[in-house]
Amino acid sequence: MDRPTTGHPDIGEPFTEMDLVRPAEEDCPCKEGMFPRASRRQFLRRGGLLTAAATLLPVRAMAADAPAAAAVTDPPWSVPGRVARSDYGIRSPFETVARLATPAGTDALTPLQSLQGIITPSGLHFERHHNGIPNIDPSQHRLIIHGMVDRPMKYSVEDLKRFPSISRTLFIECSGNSGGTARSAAPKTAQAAHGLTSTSEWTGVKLTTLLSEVGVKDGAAWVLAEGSDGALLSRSLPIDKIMDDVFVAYAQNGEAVRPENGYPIRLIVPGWEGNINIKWLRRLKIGDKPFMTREETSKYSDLMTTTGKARQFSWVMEAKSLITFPSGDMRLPGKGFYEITGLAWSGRAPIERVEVTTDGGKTWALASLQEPVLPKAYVRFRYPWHWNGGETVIESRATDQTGYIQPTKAFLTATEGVGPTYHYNGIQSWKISPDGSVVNVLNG
Ligand SMILES: Nc1nc2c(c(=O)[nH]1)N[C@H]1C(S)=C(S)[C@@H](COP(=O)(O)O)O[C@H]1N2
Ligand SMILES: [Mo]
Repeated sequence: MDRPTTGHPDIGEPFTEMDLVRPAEEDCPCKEGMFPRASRRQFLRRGGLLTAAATLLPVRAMAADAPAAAAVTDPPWSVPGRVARSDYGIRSPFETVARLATPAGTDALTPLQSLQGIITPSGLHFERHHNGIPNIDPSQHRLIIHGMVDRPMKYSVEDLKRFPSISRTLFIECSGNSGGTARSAAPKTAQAAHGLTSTSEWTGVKLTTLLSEVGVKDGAAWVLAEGSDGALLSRSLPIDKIMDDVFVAYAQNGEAVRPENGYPIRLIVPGWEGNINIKWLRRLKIGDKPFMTREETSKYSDLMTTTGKARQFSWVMEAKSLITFPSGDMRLPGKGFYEITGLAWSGRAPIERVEVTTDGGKTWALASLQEPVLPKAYVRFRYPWHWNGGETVIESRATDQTGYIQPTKAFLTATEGVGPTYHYNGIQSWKISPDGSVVNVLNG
């Protein structure tokens, strides 16, 4: 590198004091209505500095003499009131990142390639609804707990908020995520291929707290959870999981749960497939056997075409990762330094390590894991890379603390066949071409 004092000489442009030269008035682009004429004339009068000749200002003058400094570059935005303040807050009009709705409108995918850190903003959390989004009046909503209990109870949302609560940062992933699509290279972006997952900080009441209120009878082993949406979606959970870490959430990222994510209350089942995280929760029934609902019999069981048998109650989402930058449909501006980054998660145990290959799987190197490394939440990984401008394939591979290693597509296809569209966690490959374009490819 020609300038050894910096590690990243290919990023940015050098600044020189000549950049502060005020353009001659006839060259100023702001003449064509970019800058209000009145203000501009005001600046000229006040500063008294502007002559037909260019003027050189020292950097410090920008702070010391704000109006003059504004006149130097004539930015059209340095006037008050161009963005109205609001009580709730809106993002910059220049930001256009959005969820991607599927044609049927039953799902909307999170733009994983645009996220920073590990939290998914609530407005970008993925959505999966089996029969629309109900508009629930929280003052009318009740959670009923009954079945094999000593004291059947119903709780309002306000009642629930009075119990001792917890907050946890947790991923949710639809078990159908990546399944129908990642076996082919058809989806172009990380969002289109893998966007049925998000991470939020959820706040609510542990089920151990609620079940000690109602008193669980001897022999109780399963709990039915039911939503009050048009689908009345319901699932059975073993009581061991319930007693471990399941909770009823009323808040998401510091405010009420969003309507599309289960307002006013939803079940949070850390690390388990999205479907069992019942939204718009209205009923918990305690029993001694699974309730065998539609969602755990005809759906959400995984047919292995290799054996002709189906897995049932395959709840846990196994370790998975993907590179989000660079990723499909992006274009690298040229060879040089890039920080490869992405997300890793496991429903079983905290992420132990993430490895990255930048040569299509010939060699792997450890990525750094950004703190905090939380169980059952996204972990942000980072890997410094110097792209030499040649064609290559990049991938990431996560391992969790149980020792489970994220498999390849080829391994999953050989062991499960192409039947199961649920629980697909194969390694994602992105090909980078000499022109910098990044595309989704199958690589083994
Ligand atoms: N009541 C109810 N709960 C539900 C669903 C639903 O349609 N109705 N969809 C499930 C599915 S399949 C998933 S993947 C998650 C999605 O949660 P999200 O929409 O908040 O991302 O909610 C689950 N809980
Ligand atoms: Mo799902």
